[in-house]
Amino acid sequence: MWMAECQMPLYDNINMKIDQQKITDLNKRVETKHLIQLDFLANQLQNKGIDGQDIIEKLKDFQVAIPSWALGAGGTRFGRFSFGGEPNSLEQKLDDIGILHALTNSAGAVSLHIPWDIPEDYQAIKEKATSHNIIFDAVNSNTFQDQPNAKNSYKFGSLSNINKASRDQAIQHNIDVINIGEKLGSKSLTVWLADGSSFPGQNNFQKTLQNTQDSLKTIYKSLPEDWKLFIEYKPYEPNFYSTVIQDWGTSYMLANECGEKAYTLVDLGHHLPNTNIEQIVATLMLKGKLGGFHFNDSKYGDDDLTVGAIKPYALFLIFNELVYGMTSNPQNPDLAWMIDASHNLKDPLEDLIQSLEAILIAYAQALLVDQKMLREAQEAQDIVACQEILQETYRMDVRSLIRESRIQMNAAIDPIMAYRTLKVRETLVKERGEYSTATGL
Ligand SMILES: [Mn+2]
Repeated sequence: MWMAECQMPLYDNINMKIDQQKITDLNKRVETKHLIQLDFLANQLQNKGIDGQDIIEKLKDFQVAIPSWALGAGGTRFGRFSFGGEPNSLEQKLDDIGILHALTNSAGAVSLHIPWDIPEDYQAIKEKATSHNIIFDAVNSNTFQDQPNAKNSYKFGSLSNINKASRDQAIQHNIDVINIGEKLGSKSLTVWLADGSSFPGQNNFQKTLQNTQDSLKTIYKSLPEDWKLFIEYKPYEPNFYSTVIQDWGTSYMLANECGEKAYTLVDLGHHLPNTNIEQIVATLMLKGKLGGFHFNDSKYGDDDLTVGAIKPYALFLIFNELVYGMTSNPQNPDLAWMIDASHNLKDPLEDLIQSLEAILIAYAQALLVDQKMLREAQEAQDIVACQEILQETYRMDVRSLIRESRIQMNAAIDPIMAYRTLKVRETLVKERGEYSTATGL
């Protein structure tokens, strides 16, 4: 019977939407097993005085932006292997995010990269996003590569460039990005700079930093009243000797120089090995200056791997600080969450589903940490108890809470299973072709 159903079109032709009824039917197949697991966990939580539905409500609300560049196959310096059925246009990228959101209920936002994704018809793009229940999150500027016909080059830097004409061009580009974002309803601009040097003596450290600060302050002046500026940092790559905005301290300093609408953005992959990222998160939230957060995972550097694929415990510890900050630091604004990963081997949509799952697991576990007990153990200087309290929830299987949150929002209990059973990739290949390449990549 299932095979017969699969002969039917999976999408309506206008909006490329997943048929809601098919998700419901798939959920029914695994519902019994799910309810047994949920019941078991809910009882465990009840014994701890926790109402599972409270956690489920928070999971339902948690939305992570999908960047418009993550929907096609990424590449390395050595090559790129296409995926088939990659989105050919911004409309198709929104359709892909719509698929993710329909399956997971956690991908209700898109983060656009300019100039890769400049809309041609703003009204049509907005309607397309609304039809998928997607909002426009932070817009990202790009001054790390030269655009065709650009008058000035960013080879030796953009906002920091010793050449004023290059700096001015980069400033204007960021202002253009703000204007594009405004037309779509975005409320924030993310600036990541590749600026730096690869050889000692190449740049004057103080001059490049001063230029960057002056340029950011000029951009900041063009920021609408209800917007935020996110300043991302990264220790190395593409430059290998120095990066102008190398760490959270430099970003924090620049954000303070700009003003109260400027914040630091933490990208998990932008740290030297073994950096204590949870402590950075705590420090910034205490100061009310953590604005954005980019998820990915890595073994060695900025590897852009699936969230939770390598260091799930570190992710949990980071979420523990994020949750603590979200409840204890009213001075810090709501965070802009985004997945910043590259998909070289896996189907990008499956990879993003796995990332969303890992994020929600770490979030749910962090929500379950007994903060009162932890504080008491800290006050008693009982280090053993502190570790026990943290690992008690880290080792808890919270996935039934996440599944239940999806059921309650008419999304899929098991999004990967649904994605495969509904043959989403096969359908996209059929419609867009085997050799389509995502725009911008
Ligand atoms: Mn990033």
